[in-house]
Amino acid sequence: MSANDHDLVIRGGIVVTAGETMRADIAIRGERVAAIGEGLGPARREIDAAGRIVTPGGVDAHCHIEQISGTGVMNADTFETATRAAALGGTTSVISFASQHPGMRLRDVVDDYTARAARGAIVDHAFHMIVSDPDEAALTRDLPALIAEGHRSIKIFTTYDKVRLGDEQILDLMACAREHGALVCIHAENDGLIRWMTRRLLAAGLTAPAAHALSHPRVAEVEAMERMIRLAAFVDQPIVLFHVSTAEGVGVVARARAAGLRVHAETCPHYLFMTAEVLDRPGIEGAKFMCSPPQREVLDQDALWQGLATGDLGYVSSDHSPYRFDQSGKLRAGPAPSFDRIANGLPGIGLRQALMFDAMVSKGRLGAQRFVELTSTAPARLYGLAGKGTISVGSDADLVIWDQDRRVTLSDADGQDNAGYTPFAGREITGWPQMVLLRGRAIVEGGRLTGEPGGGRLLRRAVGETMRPTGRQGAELAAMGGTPAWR
Ligand code: DUC
Ligand code: ZN
Ligand code: ZN
Repeated sequence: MSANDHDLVIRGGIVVTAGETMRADIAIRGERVAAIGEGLGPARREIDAAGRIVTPGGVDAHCHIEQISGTGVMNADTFETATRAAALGGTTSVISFASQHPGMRLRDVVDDYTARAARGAIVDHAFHMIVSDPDEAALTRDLPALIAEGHRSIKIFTTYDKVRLGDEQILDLMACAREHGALVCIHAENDGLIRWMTRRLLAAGLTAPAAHALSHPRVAEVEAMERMIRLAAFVDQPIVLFHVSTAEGVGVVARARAAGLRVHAETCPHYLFMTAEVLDRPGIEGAKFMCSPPQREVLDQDALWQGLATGDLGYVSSDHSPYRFDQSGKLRAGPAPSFDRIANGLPGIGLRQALMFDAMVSKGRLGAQRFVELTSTAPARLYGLAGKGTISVGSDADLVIWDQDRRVTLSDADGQDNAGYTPFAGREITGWPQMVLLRGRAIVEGGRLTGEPGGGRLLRRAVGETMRPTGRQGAELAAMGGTPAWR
């Protein structure tokens, strides 16, 4: 074998995939893994990874980047700043959002986000299409074309004024996704219950961030999840329930899956590692931790871990949604606004991998292979990101070499994004990404960014098994011939 056969060999690492752990060299040619084994090479460049854990690059399937939120606030990151944080944190693919607000044409929205990401993104990327106006043109023209172009997931909200849909619109979108081959991802919380509780809390003078948790009762999540599952079952459309936060929510998902429904679900580090106590800080400080749904209780954390163990919760995303702790973001409505006027969302794209590595690999909860499965392999498979989320011959050479012994006490600077703080500050973790490769090129070396804005690629997705309906629609719908399904 000549030295020119391989561009790069990563030598002697502990290579971890979702299926196995082995000591091996990884040879890379061009953008792909060319061989895995012992004594590979030589190559143009060799990296000594002896004793280091090597995993696939992280896949963050739910992050808000350079996006106007459902309440109308632009978040703090650009594609460049968010994907810089992603890269430094060991994430090489992100799925963020192309967010339609009423009055916007969906095609224009997707084109706009695609162009901004093409200029700024340092890692590979795809979009979930947030649809807030499923009119005739969107359902019959734009969505079929955009889905066929590889934007194979639609995101809908059951709450938030600018983007909330009613049941009839949701049914239209589910039928459209079923016909053309896309997943429907859902922020499921009961809007009326949240509004009703908010009114009562404010009337009672409970205005501090701690009241945010009370304003999003557990049953708001449970009711909306149950309703979405039933609508999806009636239409026979696979769905993904975003950011499950409660034990009851895990139970709802588990029962649906046991009944054979195509229901997928995720959770996020802030539900696994925080409880609602974080909101109860002096003054307005709790605003830094406000997200929806809110953090819950220790018993919920246990149930979420249990859901990850059983697979009912299929992956972990960051739900990165950064707002600065100043008048541009969290404190837009003034220095001490009531909880209902504070932007919801936490930064987390840069720390998701290190937090999960610490819990699962360093502290041993579920182990290294499940870490890879939940943060990389499973989201890549679910969303149809071909070549991503694994290390195998022919896969994209998206790799992370970990310094598994490095101990870090997280501080605000470690978030690496543009939020200016991290809600995980003060937490001690072990394990940190040392080198990150995107399609065979180093985008992080020695903990420093070497990737460039525009170096990330748009990932167009093919229709696949995870989007396939069961073939059984609700009896009344079936009796009138049903609605079409992609083949
Ligand atoms: N809630 C959302 O629905 N999205 C982003 C952040 C948040 O808190
Ligand atoms: Zn959400
Ligand atoms: Zn979100």
